[in-house]
Amino acid sequence: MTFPKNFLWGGAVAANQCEGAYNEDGKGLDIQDIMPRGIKGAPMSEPTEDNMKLVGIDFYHRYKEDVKLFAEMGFKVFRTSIAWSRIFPNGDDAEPNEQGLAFYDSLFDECHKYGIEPLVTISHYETPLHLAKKYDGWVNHALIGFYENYVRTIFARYGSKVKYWLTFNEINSVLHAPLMSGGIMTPKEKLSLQDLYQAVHHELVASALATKIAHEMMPKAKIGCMVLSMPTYPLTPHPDDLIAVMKAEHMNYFFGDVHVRGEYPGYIKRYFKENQIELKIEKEDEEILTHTVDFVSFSYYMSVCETADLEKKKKGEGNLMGGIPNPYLPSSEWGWQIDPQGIRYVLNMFWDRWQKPLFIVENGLGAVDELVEDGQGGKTVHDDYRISYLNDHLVQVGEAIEDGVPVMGYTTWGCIDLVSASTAELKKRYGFIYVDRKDDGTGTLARYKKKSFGWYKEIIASNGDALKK
Ligand code: BGP
Repeated sequence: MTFPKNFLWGGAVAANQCEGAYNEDGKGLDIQDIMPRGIKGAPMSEPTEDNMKLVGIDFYHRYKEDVKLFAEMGFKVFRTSIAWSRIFPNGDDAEPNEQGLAFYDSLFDECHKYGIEPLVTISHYETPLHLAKKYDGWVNHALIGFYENYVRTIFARYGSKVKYWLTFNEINSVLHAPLMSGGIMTPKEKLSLQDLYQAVHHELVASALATKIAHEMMPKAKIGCMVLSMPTYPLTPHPDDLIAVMKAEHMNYFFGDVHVRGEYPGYIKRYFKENQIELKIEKEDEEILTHTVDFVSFSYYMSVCETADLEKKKKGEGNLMGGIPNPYLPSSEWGWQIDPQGIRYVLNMFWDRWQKPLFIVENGLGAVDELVEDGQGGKTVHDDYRISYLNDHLVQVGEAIEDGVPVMGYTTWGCIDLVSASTAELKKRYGFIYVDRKDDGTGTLARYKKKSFGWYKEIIASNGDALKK
């Protein structure tokens, strides 16, 4: 396989899904602290004990042990997010919280100790709760200023330690999960399209502003957008289905198009017009949007089908986005369809469209794992299903590289078990490292290497040559 020499192999997590310590060292609450059921449930008025994220996998206290394990696998890069409310507990505070800043200093130093580059998501479903409650999150223009303060603070502090930045995790997911993704408290069914797209506009401007500021403050850094990719296939060859696919894909491409081209595309203007959406665009917004990203990063878990036939348009169980199941594909235990070729397809489509380097920052299999004796006095998980999932996807990444697509790197999602975003469970495990914690809150939090741990180590050491075609 022809993975480039400097290919960034690694793994990814998000602060809210692993750190725990939800109210320690001056951290304020964020929206995750009141979402014990993930996007599947209604928010609570305050944190409740059944919320797995309050403790997470206790990464906040155990990161040294975990980074050491990542280094043992040979990680070149480690993607995590900064929890905004550790830095600005309310989001609109005048001064940052020094203890929060010190934590990430120490985490990034720990990565560098082993030659691991941190890849930092600035906002990964972690809007400070106060901003959600007081301003209705990104619906309010004021959020741009608070985000700007936050990015200036973290760029100034970590500019010499972090080369790779992402502005918003899965920025397009706000259309489907307005609270989780956009900190919008107005319930989805009451949220008008006008307010939803106004929030989108504010996030796009904030993202371009972060890009502009990053280029000014850290000329050597690379900053990218991050989109949830979901290649959409026509359910039948009927031309109506193809047009339905085109429209569905436009709603996703729109976010990347603005980040890469620096302006709103025609098809979205038409959509706004036909849906009586009139964005309030400030004078400076158009100039800010022209500051375009250095690379495009994305998550890839599955593809979906689309049709114009309303009868058939029954909902599948997909990621945040739903979609119609593909009759040719198997599914995970959570109903996410498994389609390794989709990642080759998406890499080619994104490259053809944007001509920007691409970074796969999430891909992986959420599964129920069984911890068993390893025969040497320890414990392990025989996760051959995870190995074959990752192998098959990486083979297709190799194919895309052969197709001529510049791929910067690959970080598997949940390189260590963590709490799921969509359902807030721990039993949906993604890691190479098993964490002894169950959804009833029991467990020692001890770490165990799964079989996939050794497998990934070999893949990285061979720069992909050990993959099985
Ligand atoms: C993406 C999110 C991640 C992550 C992943 C897996 O949408 O960016 O935060 O959680 O999906 O989803 P889940 O945790 O629901 O299995």
